[in-house]
This record gives sequence, C-alpha cells and structure tokens, in this order.
Amino acid sequence: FLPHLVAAMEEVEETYIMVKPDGVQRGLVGEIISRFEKKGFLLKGLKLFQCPKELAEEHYKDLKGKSFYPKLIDYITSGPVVSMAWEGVGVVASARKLIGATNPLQAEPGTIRGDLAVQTGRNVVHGSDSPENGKREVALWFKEGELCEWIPAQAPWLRE
Ligand code: IDP
Ligand code: MG
Repeated sequence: FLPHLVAAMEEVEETYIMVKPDGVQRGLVGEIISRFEKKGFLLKGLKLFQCPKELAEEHYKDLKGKSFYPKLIDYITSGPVVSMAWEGVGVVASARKLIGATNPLQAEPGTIRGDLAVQTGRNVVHGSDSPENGKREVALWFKEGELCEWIPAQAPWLRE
C-alpha cells in the first residue's frame, strides 16, 4: 500500500483517450499509446473496438447540428478504434496538451497531432475536454470489468 498515492486520491482524474480509425489504419497505435505511457499516467483500460453508430452519436452528442457532424460519425465508425482509460493527477488537461490543437496544422510540434496529422477531419486521436467528460466518456466506452485497478511498479518513482 502506497500512502502517497492515497493522499493524492482527491485530485485523481480519469480521461478517455481514443486512437481514431485513421490512427489505427496508419499504424500509429503504439506511438500514440507510448506518449501517454512514457509521461507516467496510469493505464486502466485498453481495447481495439469497432464503434457502433449509436455510441459515436452519444459520444459526440454536443456536436450534433454542426455541418461536419455526419462526416464525423462516418469517420469514427469507419474502422476499429483503440479505446483507452488513463488515470492521474491533472491527466485531463495534460492529455489535451500532449494531443495538441484540434486542427493539426495549428498543433505545436511535439504534440501528437502536431507531429502526426495534417487535417482536422483526420486528427488521429481524441481526449476528453474536462474531468466531468472524462468520467462520462470512460463510463460510456468501457463496461464494468474492463477496467483494472492496479499500482504499477514505478509508482514511487513518479510521485514523491
Ligand atoms: P477536439 O477533438 O480537439 O476536442 P472538438 O471541437 O471536440 O475537438 O471536435 C471533435 C472532433 O470533431 C475533432 O477532433 C475532429 O475530428 C472533428 N471536427 C471538429 N471540427 C471539425 C471541422 O471543422 N471539420 C471536420 N471535422 C471537425
Ligand atoms: Mg472535444
């Protein structure tokens, strides 16, 4: 049992990260997972998954009505995605920074989109935009029993 982890419990957030179908087709799964893994966040769930239309619509319900919405649903359901749940203090905002701006041409070099993509409609990765949406999306994409509670061996070397 690691007291320093328990002490930080209140601040712990979770985020839903997804390699979109273009990232999977382009062979970027390992590269993208690796960015979060190396940063030091905790992987709690991971699966290759063909997203049904209803789930894509629920996930992107806030964007319903946008001109690009039908194409977005087609894109997300066009092939398998890699779904991930990551946990950590400040993980939501930090993951958004690692991902970079929505438009890959505006995303900074060093970010996933800045390094690996050229167009908003093919921006390779999703990350939750708030702790509330992180919880909502992890619960939406993962069933009970698909998430692991565990303490990685490196935990004492990541947080004092
Ligand atoms: P985010 O993924 O950076 O949070 P959102 O504004 O939440 O960006 O949009 C969700 C996703 O919808 C984007 O990642 C992108 O795939 C798609 N999208 C957003 N705006 C456009 C657009 O103007 N054209 C095409 N696709 C878009
Ligand atoms: Mg968003």
